[in-house]
Amino acid sequence: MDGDGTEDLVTGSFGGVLYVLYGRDGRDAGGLRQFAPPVVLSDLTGDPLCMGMYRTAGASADAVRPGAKDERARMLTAVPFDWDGDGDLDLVAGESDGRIMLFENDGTKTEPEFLPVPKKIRAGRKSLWVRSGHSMMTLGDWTGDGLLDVISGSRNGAVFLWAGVEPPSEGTGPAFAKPVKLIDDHEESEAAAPASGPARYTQPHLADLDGDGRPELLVGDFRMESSKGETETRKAHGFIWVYRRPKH
Ligand SMILES: [Ca+2]
Ligand SMILES: [Ca+2]
Ligand SMILES: [Ca+2]
Ligand SMILES: [Ca+2]
Repeated sequence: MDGDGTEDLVTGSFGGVLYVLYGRDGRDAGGLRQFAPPVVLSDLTGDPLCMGMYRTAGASADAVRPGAKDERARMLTAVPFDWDGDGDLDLVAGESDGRIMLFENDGTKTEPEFLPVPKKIRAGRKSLWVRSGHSMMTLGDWTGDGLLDVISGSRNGAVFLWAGVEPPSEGTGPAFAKPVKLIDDHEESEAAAPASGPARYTQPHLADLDGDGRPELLVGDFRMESSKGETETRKAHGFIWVYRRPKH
């Protein structure tokens, strides 16, 4: 995030703020990268970055009610990406209501200053929004045409693709087609055995697992397993599902 050449970690949180863990030089005894303790990502006014009814696009920063914690969107998550191609990292953010919005970096590569009001991201005449809630995204080129795509999971498990149709140009983000459902939602299986696909709260990720130059789609999920003994116990667990892109 600070352009110093060491990789940093950005993470969301259940409570609705974003954290950054700045990478430190060197590695620990086990060869692992080291990070500084997490710090809350703030906007240029010093307030934590948040999404919610008082910080939706078009609202002025003055409309933010101080301490309006309950109106904040929960489960904020973000992917750092140079969205507008101006050389600094912006944040593409998702949250519990399912919106996918952009925190634009109005500072520099080494000193980010995020605008307090997130912007809508357009796909045709609509905004990127996962109707069932819980937009958790990954960015990459799933379709293989060289244009950036957005893939998001959802509360009910379905996974959506917004395929890129135009690259970013200076000051303007990429353009996207209407969403396509890549993976349907499935009935959640109460048993330990997986159902026929991901359960709820899906988190996608793109990685070339087999080294053929084409990304595979990894989808993490969340499910509850209950065992009925004298007292019913419920245990949370999840699977990672792997999908190959169909060859055309
Ligand atoms: Ca940028
Ligand atoms: Ca910028
Ligand atoms: Ca693409
Ligand atoms: Ca592959």
